[in-house]
Amino acid sequence: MKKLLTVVAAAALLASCMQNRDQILKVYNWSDYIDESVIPEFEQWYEEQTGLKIKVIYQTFDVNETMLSKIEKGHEDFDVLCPSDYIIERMLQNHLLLPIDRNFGETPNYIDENLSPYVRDRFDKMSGGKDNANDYAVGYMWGTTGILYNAKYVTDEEASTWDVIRNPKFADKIFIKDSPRDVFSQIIIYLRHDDVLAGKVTLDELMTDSSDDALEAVEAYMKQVRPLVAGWEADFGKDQMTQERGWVSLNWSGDAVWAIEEAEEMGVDLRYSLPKEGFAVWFDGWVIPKFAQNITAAKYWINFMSRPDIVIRNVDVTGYVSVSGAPEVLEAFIDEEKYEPIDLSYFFGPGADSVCVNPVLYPDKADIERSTQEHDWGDRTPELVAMWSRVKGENANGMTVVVVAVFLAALVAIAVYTRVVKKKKSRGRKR
Ligand code: SPD
Repeated sequence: MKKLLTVVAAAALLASCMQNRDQILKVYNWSDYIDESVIPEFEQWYEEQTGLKIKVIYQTFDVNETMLSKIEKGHEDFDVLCPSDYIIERMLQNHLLLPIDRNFGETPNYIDENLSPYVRDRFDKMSGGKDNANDYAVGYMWGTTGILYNAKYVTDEEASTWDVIRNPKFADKIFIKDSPRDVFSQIIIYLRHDDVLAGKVTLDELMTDSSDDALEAVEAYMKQVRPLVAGWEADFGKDQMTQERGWVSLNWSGDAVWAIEEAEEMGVDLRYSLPKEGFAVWFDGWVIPKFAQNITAAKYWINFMSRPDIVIRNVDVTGYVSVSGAPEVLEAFIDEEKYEPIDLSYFFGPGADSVCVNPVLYPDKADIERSTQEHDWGDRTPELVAMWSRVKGENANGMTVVVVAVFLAALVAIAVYTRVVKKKKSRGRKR
């Protein structure tokens, strides 16, 4: 899929050289995060709604930080991006975003018609300085961070705690998201569990604790985990799990939904847990960066992505769950034969307090009550990034030392061998 998107992007880029910039929309989104067939449909719909032609150039990234640096440092002219909550906060605080105008003329405003009150409230609580995140960002998908595990090797009990990633039984079968913020959040929740129970600190307070103590504690913990890790991944972990190369994966709910469904077809029993210590809920949202060149098409893109039929297709293909609280979206995911009733009233309203929906896709209200949300760390962010590279870097350093040692040993062996051969030859000539 990535290759295809790259080819499409390259072709579009070429075509763009011959087009006006106002006929181009540059979208920068996470990989594996859309039903590709909606892209040409948007082009057609946009022309129907506005009478204007548009060509979408669609590019993808694996982690927030790659995307952010293209905007912050590179000032690239993407028209619409999809950062996570804490990056939206950062971009707002650094005045990198434009407000999203909701005037669509005759076209319905799907954004505000359908947005779940739960998501609106979470965006209200983002710290964007004096700006409200709801004016600058429109939710796309949301979810949880949890443990995806193979029930053949890992018990439900073992997977009910974050500490499963430090269990030596699963050495070399553990995949961890290469997302420092997400890993940090879950591990600090695990490490401070007793303090949370004792009322000394709340989960929300832990999300803004960027102190040296917190960083050191997570670093020490992750260094114990590191020798057990088979891979740090941004999107290949789900495949590793379906193919049973991994048994435990610290992962996002959308990857888990996708992997569980794929695995089911192969007779592999994958499950997803939200550990008892608590966990973070995350939100990814569309924003228009200040370097955007086609603001009109960008806002129409965001509106189109909020249209219920498009929402349902994107959820179906990616496994991730939309921020849309539209009744037809809920209807599309009800399956009374497969799932037990859960309470989704917090998301879809009072009528949804007992609906048979996949709880990995939409967490039950009781689970949401054990959750928190990540926030920007401002100028402490580099400390987190440095900690993360020390955690992962030791792997590479260890390997580098081995490779260099083997290489040097080989050089010495060749030199000794050459000398011995030369000596033998010269002795032979003397005789
Ligand atoms: N493959 C698309 C994954 C997008 C998931 N976003 C999660 C962000 C958590 N901070």
